[in-house]
Amino acid sequence: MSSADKNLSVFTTEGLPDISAKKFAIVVAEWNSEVTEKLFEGAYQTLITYGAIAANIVRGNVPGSFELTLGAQWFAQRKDIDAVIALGVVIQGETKHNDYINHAVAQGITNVSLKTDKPVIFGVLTPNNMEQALERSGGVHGNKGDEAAMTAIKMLGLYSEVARGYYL
Ligand code: DLZ
Repeated sequence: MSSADKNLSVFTTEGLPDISAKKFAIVVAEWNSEVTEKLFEGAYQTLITYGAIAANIVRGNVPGSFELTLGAQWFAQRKDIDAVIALGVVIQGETKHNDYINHAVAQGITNVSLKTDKPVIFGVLTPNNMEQALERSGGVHGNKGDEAAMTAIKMLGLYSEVARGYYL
């Protein structure tokens, strides 16, 4: 199902881990800030709703989505941070920049995640226009910020299950 048909805030919440002692970093791109602020709100509220402590959520801003990778790496390298959520919006078609930025950030975030062995979540919207962006940041298609936060929580749950030998 494409994200156009899907509400980004619909996810199963069974068996979520206790995240009250987990520390999260949310990295937010300032480009298209009217949308990225909504993504941040969604991510932050989802973490709080499912048990994170406000004092355990830190935020860092970067100028644009292209900088999300390095910003995420600086946080992910910190020993006290358990998961990083990278939030941005790259509008397709406004400029050829979008192809370069999207690929670079997707690859970069993957690399940071593997290098630091921590969940580093790709919460970047790549809509065709601003209307679609707004629909996916608290509009009719939900909020990708919620989805990104839930992805971080679920990955922390999987990590602790694997580490405890749950799948032996
Ligand atoms: C330059 C640029 C363009 C054209 N479009 C976007 C965008 O849609 N979304 C976004 O987050 N950032 C954009 N940027 C800025 C780049 O991400 C980056 O900040 C600059 O190229 C400087 O490295």
